[in-house]
Amino acid sequence: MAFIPDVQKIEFEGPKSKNPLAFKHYDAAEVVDGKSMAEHLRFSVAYWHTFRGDGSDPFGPGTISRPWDDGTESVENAKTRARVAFEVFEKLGVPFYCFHDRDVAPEGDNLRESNRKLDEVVAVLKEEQERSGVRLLWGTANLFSNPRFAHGAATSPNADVFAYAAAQVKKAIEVTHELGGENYVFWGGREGYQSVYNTDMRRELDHMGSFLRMAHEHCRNIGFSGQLLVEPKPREPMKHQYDYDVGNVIAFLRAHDLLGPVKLNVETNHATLAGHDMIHEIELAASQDALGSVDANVGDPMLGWDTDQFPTNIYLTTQIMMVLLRYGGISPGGLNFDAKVRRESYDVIDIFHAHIGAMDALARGLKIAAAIKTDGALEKIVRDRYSSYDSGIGKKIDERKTTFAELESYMIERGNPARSPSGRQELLENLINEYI
Ligand code: XUL
Ligand code: CO
Repeated sequence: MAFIPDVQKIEFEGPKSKNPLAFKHYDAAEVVDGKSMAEHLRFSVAYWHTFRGDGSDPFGPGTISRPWDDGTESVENAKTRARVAFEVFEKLGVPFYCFHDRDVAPEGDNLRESNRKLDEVVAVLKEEQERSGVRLLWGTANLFSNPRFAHGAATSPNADVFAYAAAQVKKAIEVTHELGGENYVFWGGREGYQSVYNTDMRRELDHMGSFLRMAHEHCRNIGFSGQLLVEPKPREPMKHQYDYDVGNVIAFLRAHDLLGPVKLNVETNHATLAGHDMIHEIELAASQDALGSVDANVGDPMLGWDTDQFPTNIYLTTQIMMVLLRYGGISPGGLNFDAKVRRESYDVIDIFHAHIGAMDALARGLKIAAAIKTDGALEKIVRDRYSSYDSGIGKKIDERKTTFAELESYMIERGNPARSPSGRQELLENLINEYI
């Protein structure tokens, strides 16, 4: 039985199509730069926004009620919702989805009961995955909504809360493993502080490191070989979040000997909140072999909170795809739409428009980035810019085969450095525009 009979499977109709329920650019099978679009883009729907979002914002309650929801927190309702979710994934032709434990199943009165309810819904998810072929990109645990986590989870001043969070993550990892999840994500929901006056920062950071180490150990013990990913975010809900940005998380992982086994899930709107742009954050992560997956969304430059909108800006999607093409792709991660329809967009059809638009925008970004790559002009300018490191003293610097003493004699001999060629920024910006 179809829950959304008015919407059929979304098909690719090409750029000339005027059908709002068709792809204009995303053609899963089309080969671009040696791989199909489906393989490049690995799209994923975020269960929390698309199936639990009610349109509430900091100024008012929800505006969205879905026809399939009976308004209760029953396991039966959760199971129905799971079946609807798979109908949407299939109609969109999206190969992956992501969830928090508490998105898919209601919380019980205690941990044992919550685990039991989760298992019941996971059985349905598993059945639906097998039926449809849709896979789990990543699972995660919600360690931020329940009031027990008001002071944080792994960084809570209360050791019992730390223990509860560990038990919850243990279960969420096991469930992700059972569903064949390809990654597991840690977003430090309330891992941070509101006031330094009441905070023992050294202890909190230390606890956060232990928590991640134990999680990694548990994955090894149960044979879960999916990628572990930390998702940086600088603020919201806490005034300061410890996993501030990509640079900060890389340093944290290195300090705890976890960089490698643990990589990063980089989100556009979190980059912006940190005062960076997305291309900076993913370039930095990728350059350090630490880019694991992407939460593809965007904030509103005029609003001060994490609005999680669907990405439709072609410059943004081009920049993302330029980095992914240069570093060999995003797999086993993916492009997860951590994005929600607007508070005013309360119809079921809005879910489809939102995902179709974002998928098309990223498909266009992919095609543009591939054309820029094939052209090769940009790459050549970058290569030439660093060519002084390809031979002579530069090569020695690159290969770590020189010393300050040698560099001093070299420079005394030469007198002054050769003048560096122009950076050609304007030319490069024009070049990108030629392909947009
Ligand atoms: C919060 C956020 C989360 C994570 C998963 O800002 O992005 O939804 O992606 O916990
Ligand atoms: Co996210």
